[in-house]
Amino acid sequence: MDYLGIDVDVQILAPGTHIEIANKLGLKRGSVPFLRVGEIVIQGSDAIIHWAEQENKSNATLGSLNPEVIAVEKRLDDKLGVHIRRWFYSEAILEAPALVKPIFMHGISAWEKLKLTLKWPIICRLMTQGMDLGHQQGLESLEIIKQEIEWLESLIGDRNSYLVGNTFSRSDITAASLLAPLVTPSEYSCSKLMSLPPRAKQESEEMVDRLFWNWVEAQYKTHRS
Ligand SMILES: N[C@@H](CCC(=O)N[C@@H](CS)C(=O)NCC(=O)O)C(=O)O
Repeated sequence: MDYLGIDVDVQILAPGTHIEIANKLGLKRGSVPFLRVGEIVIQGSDAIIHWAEQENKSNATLGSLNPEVIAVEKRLDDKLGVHIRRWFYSEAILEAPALVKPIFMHGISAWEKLKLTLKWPIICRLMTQGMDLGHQQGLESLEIIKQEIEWLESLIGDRNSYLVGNTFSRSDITAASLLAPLVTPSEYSCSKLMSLPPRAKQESEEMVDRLFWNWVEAQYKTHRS
């Protein structure tokens, strides 16, 4: 939105409340993000970027018309997004939930914080079922993350530039933002809140010299500072 010069009022929704609000807006799933524009509700970051590119009055573009950009973004969403989430929560929710609570508490009202505290055991249970969390599942996801990072690094290549062609696109935003909780660049809005549980931290420390790590930091520095 910032890149395309579109103003948005970002509201952080507490887990649980996000489903109530989504239902009120007529959505079948609670999944965030969703964007309300007058009477219209657009759900999912991919659909939101499509909408934003059509609304866009500036000369900026995020490559929505390039099928290669969309294909790279889809693979990132389906693999890296899903498995980074399952890997992180498999350890964090099941073994170190105290690390997750401050992230969910961030930016919500005192009333929502109280509701979240009361509902915390239910939320952990629903997340465990909904995302299929578990020790073995976490290990499986880590293997997939490692394979997908190899693929990502083959796209970044020796030129260390953008994923598709020579211009910044929605595929770069997707890769950088999905990896931001791991890399925690200082320009990432949650970098101070994010804290990895012990095994994930150890894995991440072994990745700091990787090409993808530097690339994510560079994307944030160039486009978010
Ligand atoms: N690729 C989708 C992923 C959306 C997604 O999975 N959102 C998760 C948070 S990471 C969510 O809202 N989960 C809670 C739920 O589905 O109720 C997007 O970027 O819009």
